[in-house]
Amino acid sequence: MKSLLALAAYLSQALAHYNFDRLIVNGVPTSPYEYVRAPGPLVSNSPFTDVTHPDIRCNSGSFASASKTKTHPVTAGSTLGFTVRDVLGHPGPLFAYMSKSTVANVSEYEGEGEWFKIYEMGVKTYANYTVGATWHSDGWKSFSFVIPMDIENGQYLLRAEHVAVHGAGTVGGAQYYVGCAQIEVRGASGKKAAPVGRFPGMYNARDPGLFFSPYWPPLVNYTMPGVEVYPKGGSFPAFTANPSSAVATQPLPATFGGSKPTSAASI
Ligand SMILES: *[C@@H]1O[C@H](CO)[C@@H](O)[C@H](O)[C@H]1NC(C)=O
Ligand SMILES: *[C@@H]1O[C@H](CO)[C@@H](O)[C@H](O)[C@H]1NC(C)=O
Ligand SMILES: *[C@@H]1O[C@H](CO)[C@@H](O)[C@H](O)[C@H]1NC(C)=O
Ligand SMILES: [Cu+2]
Repeated sequence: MKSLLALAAYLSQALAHYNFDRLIVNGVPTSPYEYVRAPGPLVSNSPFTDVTHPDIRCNSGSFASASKTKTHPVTAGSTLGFTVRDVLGHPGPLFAYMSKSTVANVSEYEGEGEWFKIYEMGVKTYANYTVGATWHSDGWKSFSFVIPMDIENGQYLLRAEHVAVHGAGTVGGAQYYVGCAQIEVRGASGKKAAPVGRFPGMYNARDPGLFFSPYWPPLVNYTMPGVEVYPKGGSFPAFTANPSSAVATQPLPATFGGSKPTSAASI
């Protein structure tokens, strides 16, 4: 009986896993792993948990598929996004980061350079003694954001990350679901994005947003891990200031719904 329960728990955990499979460009989803590096070795859905390991950048073993991954041309200011295989089934914050390739061909870039954050989406409603916290990304099947104008042209890794915090009560218990697309940005202003950090290095397993009690006592504040979103007060700033109104204006790919916050709560 006990082992059956353990198995059931294991299966429900495994089923709750996910990864990012399709890049969405101006509302149009591309093919799975066409522009997103497939995680290895068997397109695993398993979460990554070691913030000190280089694979925190783009998921376990995904560099092996980099040479087979295409690079999508993108005009600065375009709306990009990712679809989720299958659904963001755990609570936690959602991010997008970019890193300009340090080599000419991003297919050969391992992501050891500088990263800046262009999107973050956190708590929707905080908890109290009767109701638990909810997160904007609960149940989302895709998400989208704008590539800033004020960056340098060139080839980049575009990193999607959902941090699942249901196990964050233990050091190292947070789970990192990550994936990287390869893009080439054109038409940008040439300004260098800041602040930047590196992976590993950006996160510490004991950061307040990665090691905390997610359920009890009730969660009444949440500190986003990583650097501040760029551009600060820029063209798409309201995500941190006023998430609900900002996300309502997000263009959503019609066939990959689920990222509309108004409906997320009911999914
Ligand atoms: C970039 O590298 C990949 C893998 O090595 C290769 O298939 C592709 O042709 C290269 N692209 C260019 C523009 O050289
Ligand atoms: C607890 O939070 C829920 C959801 O935000 C809210 O509807 C409810 O009124 C709150 N209860 C108390 C006692 O504050
Ligand atoms: C909430 O705020 C307190 C006081 O500033 C801080 O110590 C704690 O780490 C924060 N919790 C989270 C989850 O960010
Ligand atoms: Cu899971």
